[in-house]
Amino acid sequence: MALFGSAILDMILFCIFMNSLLPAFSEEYLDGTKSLKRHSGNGLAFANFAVHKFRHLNITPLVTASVKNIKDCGRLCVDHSSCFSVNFAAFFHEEGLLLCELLPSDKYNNSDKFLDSVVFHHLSIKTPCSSDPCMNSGTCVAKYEDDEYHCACAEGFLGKYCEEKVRFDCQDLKKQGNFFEDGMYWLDPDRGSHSNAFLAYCDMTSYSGGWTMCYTTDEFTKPKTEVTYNPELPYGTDGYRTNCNQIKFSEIIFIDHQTGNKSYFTNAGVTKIKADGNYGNRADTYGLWHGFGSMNDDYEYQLLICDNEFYSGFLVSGYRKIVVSERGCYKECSDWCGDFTSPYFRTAANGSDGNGVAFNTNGHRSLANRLISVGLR
Ligand SMILES: [Ca+2]
Repeated sequence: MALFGSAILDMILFCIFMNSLLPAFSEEYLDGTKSLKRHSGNGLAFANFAVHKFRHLNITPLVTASVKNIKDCGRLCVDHSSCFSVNFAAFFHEEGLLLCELLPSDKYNNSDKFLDSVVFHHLSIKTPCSSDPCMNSGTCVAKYEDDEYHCACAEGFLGKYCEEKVRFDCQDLKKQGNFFEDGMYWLDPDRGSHSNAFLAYCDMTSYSGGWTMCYTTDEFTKPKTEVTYNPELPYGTDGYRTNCNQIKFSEIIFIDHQTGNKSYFTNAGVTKIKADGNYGNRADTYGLWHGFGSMNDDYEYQLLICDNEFYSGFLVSGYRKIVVSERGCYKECSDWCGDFTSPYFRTAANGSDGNGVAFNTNGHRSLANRLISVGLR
């Protein structure tokens, strides 16, 4: 056995050119920009290979051949439509030839099988994947003949380079540390595939933070169906929306942008709820809520999650006075119990007794528009 010539192995890249119009192969070394062009029957074919000494990709070969030299091994790969890399023997066998394995995949898609070897070297085709563009354990999928790639991201990441971490919701972000600031984050509350992940504004400061902010409006809103964030309507401006339907929550916050006042309500129950599947329930579905911040301490509160013609959105209002005994009534989205006294937190309804926006004032009447935001955690 003879050690394969080190002169070739010391080259980082070499190219193999073939032209079927010529009686013999022409071969050149170059630093080309294209990585691969297959033999199409009547033109140029080449591959731009990188050599990895004493490494091999431990996957089942398409074909194992015996060849005279490394270039013949590369040529066989270029000519095989399913070949994307090769292993070739570091040492000649008894007949004076080298084993050449044509492989159906590459080291990027099989990084756990790209191993040290005492008998093989490996040839990979030069691609943008060579610069390891995919972050956070993403897999680079090379599109060799286009000199392009895409990153197949590991669970929990997305983005062209898998640079964006995906959280379930803003509370999940909060649990990961106190160093996250207010701003837009990628969320995927139903987990699994991130194809339905979306951007939402996380309020990381109000009352310890972790609020997924659902909408900002000064009038009507439809959080069940208005679920797409528009960068031209950022959080805090009329028209901000994101998808809160799958956000699990036991607390809800209302922020009055006119005054800066904030109010939040906590469910006495322990089970978190989400809007999806709960639109239109009567308020006793969730029991009583306790308020904090800018609200009337005399009351216990109730929640509605609505999507009907009269009212759409989250609505918190008083249930009954705690101090002065007063018969409580759980509201429905289209029946507010004739409650003309307790504080409401709501956006605009369709009707003369629900115009405008209520923030800590009785809302069973027409009010002026005012800019508020609603968030969940
Ligand atoms: Ca998902």
